[in-house]
Amino acid sequence: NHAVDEFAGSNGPSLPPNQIAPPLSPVRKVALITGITGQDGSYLTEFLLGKGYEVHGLIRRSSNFSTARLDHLYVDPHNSHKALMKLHYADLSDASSLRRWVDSLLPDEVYNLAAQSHVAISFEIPDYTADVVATGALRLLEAIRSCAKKGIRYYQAGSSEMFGSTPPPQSETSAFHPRSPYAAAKCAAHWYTVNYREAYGLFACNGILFNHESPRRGENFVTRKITRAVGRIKVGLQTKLFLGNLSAARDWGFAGDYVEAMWMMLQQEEPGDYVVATEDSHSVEEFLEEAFGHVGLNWRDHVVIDKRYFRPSEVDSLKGDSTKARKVLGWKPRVGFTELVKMMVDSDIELAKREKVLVDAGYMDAQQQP
Ligand code: NDP
Ligand code: GDR
Repeated sequence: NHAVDEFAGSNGPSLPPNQIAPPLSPVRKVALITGITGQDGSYLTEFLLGKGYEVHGLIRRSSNFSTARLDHLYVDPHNSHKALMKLHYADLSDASSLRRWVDSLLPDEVYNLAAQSHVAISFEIPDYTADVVATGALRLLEAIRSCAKKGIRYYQAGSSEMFGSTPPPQSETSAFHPRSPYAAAKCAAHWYTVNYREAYGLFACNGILFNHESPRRGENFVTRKITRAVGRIKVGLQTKLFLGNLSAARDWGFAGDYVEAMWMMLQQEEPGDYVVATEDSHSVEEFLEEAFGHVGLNWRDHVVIDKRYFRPSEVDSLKGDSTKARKVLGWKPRVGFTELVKMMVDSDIELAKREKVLVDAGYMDAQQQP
């Protein structure tokens, strides 16, 4: 993979005893991110680079390149000593790889964002989901606990899905009642994190983040699936959009705002757990109204309900109470629902226009669904 520096973790050769060390560069904080190729990983990397961090990301082996969301940040480590983002192979299912990178990079902060993060798919692959989401977090916590460097700060990507059927508004004190293998695994990861804080004094925080979206959202989550379809329908590449339950309500925010809250948690004097949410909730149907309406289309002319997208057990209504994050961290969202939908639709209209050029030139089949 062209984007991976296989050797970036080594500390490099030590200086011969008679050589004077070069002047020290200003001390940079080192962050290690799992799930760096995902939506949040890419925004967090941008944010931390902007703060002057050296960012190391763990990526898993794939038969295709998986670094599209990071390409604009990439500097080839062979050509430049200025590369401040470095990628290394590891996997949340492989404890030895996690331990090796924690031990060799000695990070100041670790952000555990890696997950099989699709709720519906977790019903299809429950065992794998538990291994990566729950035991993966445990493996990483163990690697940090046993590292020679003390004081490493840990962020665990928790989810509003953990509240499941507990009615809104949901806060840090609301009961967890998970409704999917994904959510149950996230609950386990949450409690592992609390336990490592209590048992070993690790600076470990759980962010309980409500849904957050962006133009970089994975294309099989409902918001992006809708905005991709709006773009393609608008330029004539698609006519129908197949969806499941339209009545579920979610508290949707902008991913760029949410990664800032992750960082803020690790800058506090004491570790803690925080709900991060806009405190505004909308149904999937309202998202459809807003997205199709933005480009003058009526969603009812295009949406077809397909049973395959219903889940064995659903989370009906999520709306966060983020009072603690707002008071203690001083965090608040900058992007509201209408602006978020507009941002995603506008971006996907541009993408569809580029797709149309390829279709018209015969390089792509219009039926090829994204
Ligand atoms: P994405 O699905 O976009 O990204 C998931 C990341 O995890 C990808 O980089 C993926 O790599 C990586 N990954 C998956 N399996 C493994 C594995 N076995 N080993 C190493 N890496 C792996 O998720 P988001 O960015 O949206 O979310 C980030 C985190 O926050 C996730 O843990 C998610 O569950 C959680 N979360 C997300 C919310 C949201 O609304 N977005 C809300 C609350 C929590 P690859 O690119 O190779 O697939
Ligand atoms: P969610 O997001 O399950 O909340 O998990 P998703 O966008 O998948 O579903 C939201 C709601 O939309 C309904 N829905 C559909 N969903 C999908 N994916 N596809 C469809 O065709 C469709 N039709 C209706 C769903 O039933 C659901 O009610 C996301 C993920 O990012 C998790 O990792 C994260 O933890 C939570 O958000 C917070």
